[in-house]
Amino acid sequence: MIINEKNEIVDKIIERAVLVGFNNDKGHIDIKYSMLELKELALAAGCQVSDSIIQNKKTIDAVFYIGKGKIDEVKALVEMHDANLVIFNDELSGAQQRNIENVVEARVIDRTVLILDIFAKRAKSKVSKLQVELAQLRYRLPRLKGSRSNLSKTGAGIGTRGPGEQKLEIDKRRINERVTDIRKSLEEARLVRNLQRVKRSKNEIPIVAIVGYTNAGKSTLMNKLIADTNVEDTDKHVFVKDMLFATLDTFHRKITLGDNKDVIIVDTVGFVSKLPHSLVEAFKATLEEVTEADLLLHVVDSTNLDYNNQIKITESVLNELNVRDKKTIFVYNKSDLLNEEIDLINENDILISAVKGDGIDELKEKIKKIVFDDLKIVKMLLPFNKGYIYSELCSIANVISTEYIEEGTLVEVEVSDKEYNKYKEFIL
Ligand SMILES: Nc1nc2c(ncn2[C@@H]2O[C@H](COP(=O)(O)OP(=O)(O)OP(=O)(O)O)[C@@H](O)[C@H]2O)c(=O)[nH]1
Ligand SMILES: [Mg+2]
Repeated sequence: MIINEKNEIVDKIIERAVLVGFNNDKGHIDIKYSMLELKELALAAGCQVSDSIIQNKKTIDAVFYIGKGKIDEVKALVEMHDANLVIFNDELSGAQQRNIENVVEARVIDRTVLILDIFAKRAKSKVSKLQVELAQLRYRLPRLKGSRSNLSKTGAGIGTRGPGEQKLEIDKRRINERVTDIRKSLEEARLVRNLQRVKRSKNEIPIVAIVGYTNAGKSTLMNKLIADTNVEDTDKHVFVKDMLFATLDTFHRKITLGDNKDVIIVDTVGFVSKLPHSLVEAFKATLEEVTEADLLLHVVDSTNLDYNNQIKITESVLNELNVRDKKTIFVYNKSDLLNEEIDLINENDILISAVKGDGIDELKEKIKKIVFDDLKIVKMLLPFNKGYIYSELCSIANVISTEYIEEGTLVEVEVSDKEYNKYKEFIL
């Protein structure tokens, strides 16, 4: 037991982990980056990393995942470093986890548990807490048989903290009941959000969703876009930190791009390689805004040597969320840290520094061009008894010129297809 200076018990056991990777050299993933990322995840979950080991093998061993011989090597590493945790880079079955624990005599978890644990730690809002708990329960349900992790009474350590903490000892039936309850609460929250969305879509404000790999700089970009627009309350800024999964809750904010052209910007949770399926499922509801977005800003950390792979992973998660064929601007971020130029592939790709503000104006122009591409300039003649339409236009559209003539008000204005149809009778 550890006691801090305020005499509070911080019953955190120090976890020293050995990381285990599996490489079937099919070339899907670069095992080096994958293991580096696993280390980052382990650190983010608050444990120390003592060593790591990779098994190169064509096939997975049903009993020990990486084979008995390699497991003995893991055991030797655990003993050498006095480690108490072994983290696998891939998802293990309940049986494999127990078999391995019995040999290495340390707790064994996998990448999924690690990610779920970080999410549990970061979850702040009621909805994100419920989503993480749901994902944890769905992971644990088929693995309920007693393992070291599940029977651990200490209630501390990676994979044991968070909303699902004491739920391991209760039986499947009660877990299933809890799953149903959570689903119900999430559905209620979804309905409330739907209502808000309907209200918003009545105002016809386009939605621009910021998506991308974790730590790419999505929230920093969001803040930059908010700060640049005329917003007074700076405390409404989004939390930014150099850590994995700083953002769990979607957050939206209206910003103006000038000329009466407003959009709603949505900041979202970051993605990572091998993001647990249960987690993607659980976060589907809060990511609905991405599904409905008019435009995606796919933020890429251009300083990460593996960024092409990160783009692919982000795209595959978006696919899982049924987000397909959306207009997308690839926003290559952190240009201030780049030593050499990078190749931009598509016409709309852009290189920016969200921190320094480089390229932000150009990005806003691109957003404006894409989102409001159906705008056309028309001339309208509004009779004097229709003065309210003139005020309406002034508040929703870009009025270019106004002239008062004998028959009424002559307005030159930029309108969308919808507005065009709405005001058709006045268009000259
Ligand atoms: N040098 C530099 N650092 C940046 C830039 N943009 C973001 N960062 C840093 O990158 C780190 C991650 O930024 P966030 O904005 O929290 O990233 P995110 O994509 O929202 O991350 P998650 O919410 O965890 O998915 C922070 O330390 C930022 O200060 C940039 O343009 N240049
Ligand atoms: Mg963020």
